[in-house]
Parts: sequence; structure tokens; C-alpha cells
Amino acid sequence: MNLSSPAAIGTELPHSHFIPPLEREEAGSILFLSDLHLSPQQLLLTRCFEAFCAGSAREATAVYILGDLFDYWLGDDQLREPYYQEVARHLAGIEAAGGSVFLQHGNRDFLIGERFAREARVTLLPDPCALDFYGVRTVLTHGDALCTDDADYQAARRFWRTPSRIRQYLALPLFLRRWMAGHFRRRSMNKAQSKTDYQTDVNQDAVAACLLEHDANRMIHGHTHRPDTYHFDLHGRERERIVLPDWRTGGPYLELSKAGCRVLEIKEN
Ligand SMILES: [Mn+2]
Repeated sequence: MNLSSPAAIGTELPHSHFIPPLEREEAGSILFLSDLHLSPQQLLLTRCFEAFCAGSAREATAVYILGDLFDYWLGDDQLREPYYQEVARHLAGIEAAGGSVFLQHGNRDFLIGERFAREARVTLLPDPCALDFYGVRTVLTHGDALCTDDADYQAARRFWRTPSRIRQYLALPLFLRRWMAGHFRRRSMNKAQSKTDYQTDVNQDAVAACLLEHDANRMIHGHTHRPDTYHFDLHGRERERIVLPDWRTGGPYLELSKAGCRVLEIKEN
């Protein structure tokens, strides 16, 4: 894995690289999902995901997974485990059927690297990035970086996301990384209990700054597990923020087409 690559450390890549050809965009719909938190313990959700990869994902122009595909990712050597190989295989099936899958890192799986991307035939996107969908400039982001009222979390995020620390962590044996991940997760769960809803939601100023920086009218993100759509005025322009639903109880995804957007539920085969 090349840790200095822009996708791994979250710097912006040229936008034009990711814009699907117009004729394809016009023809189909674009699907967005996030916060699936797949793990070998989640068999029902995993079946839902497989149904998605074999069904609607293949009919779409493109699929964007905006982070936390996995409940945890300790490094691409996690692909040694048959469960994760299967997930990669199902994703690769979308590309084999003519579709494209784009993947953004979440806070749980920001160590997903080029090896996984190759095996799953997905393109890693930087977080945030801005793309045009049906003429609307849209920021895509996992969303955790926008929760700026949670100073503790942002400090930990800055600490862990430096390329040198990522390199050091990935150099540790898998069992040690697993133990550390469990330790830090328990600690953050304990801390989360004392956090207010306000702290764990996105900060409006951070949202506004991000939209202005990318000159975008729409933002799509996940992470907060508070699905909703907000409309607001910013610098005299109407803006939209869509929060994706998580996969706690089923397999929801957002479908964007020329006609507008709607949330659909994956039906198991
Ligand atoms: Mn998240």
C-alpha cells in the first residue's frame, strides 16, 4: 500500500478523474450508501449487501460507498479472512458487470488501502471530494470530520491519521492491531456515553465552510446515523444536505437520478 498516495491520506484528487461519462449518467441512476458496518457477526446485513451487489448495484451508473463499509479494518491483510475476501468478491462483481464502485474511508475503515481497492475493483475517493451529479455540484464526505464540536474525537482523528502513524500501526502484527483496535473502541464507547447529541452531530459552520470551499450546492454524508434532508440558504444560494441512513436494521441506500432522489431498501433474493 502506498501510504503517501492522496487517497490514503485524504488530500483531494483531480475531480475530472471521477466524473462518469455524461451519457451513462443520463441513462441510469447513481447510488449512495454508508455506515454498513459489515462484519462476520452481521450475517443478515451481509446477505443484504450481497443482494445489493448482485442486483441494483449492477443496474446503476455508479455506486458510492461513503465510509464505514466495515465495522473495522485493521489493514489490507485482513483480506486473509475468507469473510472479507467474499465481500471484495461481491464488490468486484459489480465492476465485472459493467458498473463502477467508488469508496470513501470512514472512521472505522480508514485503513482500507490500494490492495483492497484492487481486489474489490473499487476506486478510493478522497474525503471530502466534490463531483457533479446531474448538474449539481455535490460534496461527498463520510462526515466525521464535520463533527467539530467533539474536540476529543477530532484530536484523536488528527493523531491517528498521520501517514507516519498509519505506517507504524500497519507494521505491527495483525493480532496486536486487533487488540489495540478493541482497546480504543471500548475507550471511545465509554466516552461516547457522556457526549451530547450536539457534539456527535455535524457542526453547521463546518458544513458551510466545506460547501463554500468546493463551491457546491449539495452535500451527501453519513456517519451521524441521523438520516434526513436539510435545505438552507448560504451566501444567497439554496443548499441541500442529505444524511444517509445506516444499516442498523436493513439495507437502505439513496438513489439519485434525473428525477430526484429517494431512499430505497435492499430486498434479499
Ligand atoms: Mn462513521
